[in-house]
Amino acid sequence: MPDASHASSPRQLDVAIVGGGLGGLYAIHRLRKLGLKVRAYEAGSGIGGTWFWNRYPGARCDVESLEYSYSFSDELQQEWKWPERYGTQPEILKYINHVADRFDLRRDVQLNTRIKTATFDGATNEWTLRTESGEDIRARYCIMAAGNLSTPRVPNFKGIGSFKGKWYHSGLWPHEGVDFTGLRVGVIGTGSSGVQMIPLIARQAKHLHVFQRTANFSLPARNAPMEEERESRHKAEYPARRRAAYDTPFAIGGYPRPTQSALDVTEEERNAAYEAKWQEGGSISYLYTYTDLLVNKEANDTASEFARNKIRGIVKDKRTAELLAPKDHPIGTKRLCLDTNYYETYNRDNVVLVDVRSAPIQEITEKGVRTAEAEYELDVIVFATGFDAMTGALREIDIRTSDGAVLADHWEGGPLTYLGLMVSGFPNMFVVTGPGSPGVKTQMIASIEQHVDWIADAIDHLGRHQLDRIEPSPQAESEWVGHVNAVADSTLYPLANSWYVGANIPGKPRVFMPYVGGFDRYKKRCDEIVSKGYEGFTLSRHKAEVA
Ligand code: N01
Repeated sequence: MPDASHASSPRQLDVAIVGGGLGGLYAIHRLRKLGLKVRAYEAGSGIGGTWFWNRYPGARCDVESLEYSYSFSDELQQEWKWPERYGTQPEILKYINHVADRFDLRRDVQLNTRIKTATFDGATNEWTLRTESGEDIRARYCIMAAGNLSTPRVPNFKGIGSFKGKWYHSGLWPHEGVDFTGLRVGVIGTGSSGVQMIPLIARQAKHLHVFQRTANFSLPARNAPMEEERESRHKAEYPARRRAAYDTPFAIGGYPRPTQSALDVTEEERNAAYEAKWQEGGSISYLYTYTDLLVNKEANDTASEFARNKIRGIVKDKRTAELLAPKDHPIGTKRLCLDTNYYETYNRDNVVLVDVRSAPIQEITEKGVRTAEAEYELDVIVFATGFDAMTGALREIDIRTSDGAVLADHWEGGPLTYLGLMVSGFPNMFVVTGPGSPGVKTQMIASIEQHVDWIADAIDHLGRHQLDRIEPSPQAESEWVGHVNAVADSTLYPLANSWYVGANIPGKPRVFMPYVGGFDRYKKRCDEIVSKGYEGFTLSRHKAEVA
């Protein structure tokens, strides 16, 4: 239950953190080491963020477990045992809970507490966060670690309230699970969530209709039990491996960097290379086949066509195979899915792919889904329709300052940040892996650690210099946003209608949000800015001396 001790005086903190996921938890640990009074506020009834909410069948990370884990404690990374190549949602949640216990983080997490407003008072130099139940929290600094894919969106289909069966969203999955046995199920959406759940639901349900608007590329994950020898080899070299990973664009190590263009080799050589990567499994591995797959359309066409031919080879029904073979975007420009038996699932007798691009969903009826062509009778509808990504969580909080700045207005034409870490006009508010950061295009925990370390160092720097305010200049912010866009425009990413550009949310401004210049380049820039005395930031002192 929310803490009810707020009736009288607001809680006073050094740092208030919004979110009790991987980012919020690491921020507690890191900032406590500076002797600061910190507390994280988490809307869920448990810690874990994404891994707390996304409990749909098949939910699993698409980055290998030995990489997708905290690096801040060598004892932790040595001792934790990952049972499989890719962690399942329950396993990752277990790990997060273990970390919280091991580092005694829970006492500074307040669960069941949604932050509704955050207001900066320039006179007192403090943020006041107000919870849904009316508790006020005051803090010098505020860290928004509310997640990028934490605001689930169900499309505004006509008639959704009339459906007599049950419906679920992938990102709000019931803790008790859902038994699909003997049921007629419809899954709407074929992004990473849909691709993971479809094979498992198909095995249980009496019948499954998959409503696909846009086909996505998916590669085999080749998940397997963790090989002991591989694990011990990796662990023996852990610190060096982590350092090497931070020198790569995706902050993921273990994949040799490509050295050749896809167009410098023969078709036979190329196809042999793609085949080897297909067999190896994993998305980075595939995209690392050649240097130019994400920047040269002609080069990318060769990798895209190889993947399409694989789909054609797996799916027996020719029409279904053609519908599943993506043609509207270059491979890798939308989040590349990893799967286990996704395409094979369409060979089952109880699975039908419904093309809702040519015949869009018109309404949800009492009985199921009606498209422009037919009505599909269903017992259960699963919305794997994604999230209001990157800006959704912050837009749900009314963030403003006593000077009249309102974040929603500042971001009306798309999010503006400096390094993805701070927003001009909103002093002392930090963002973890938000828009303008490479976060979502990297091994997320590496980005979280790098961001939180940077933030903690900045707060420490201010304290040591008797300063108490930091904010980016509008010019630094606008130059960073310009750089983020220029980098994106030098790649193929803008060719896809993805959540990276807000394309999945009707009316959302079309702006490329993640920084795709690479984690290595980004980290270097962050460090350079610090070494130049926090270039682009204004550091100052505001709080009057106590007499
Ligand atoms: O969401 P998505 P997601 N009518 O936005 C469709 C991470 N993640 O939850 O493409 C019909 O990718 C939509 O169609 P379209 C990962 O970063 C990671 O799957 O807009 N269809 C699309 O097919 C991922 O990228 C992991 O035409 C509609 C789907 O719904 C991100 O989360 C696992 C529709 C939404 O796909 C989001 O993935 C899961 C409509 N009105 C998620 N509206 C792993 O680590 C939307 N759609 C493995």
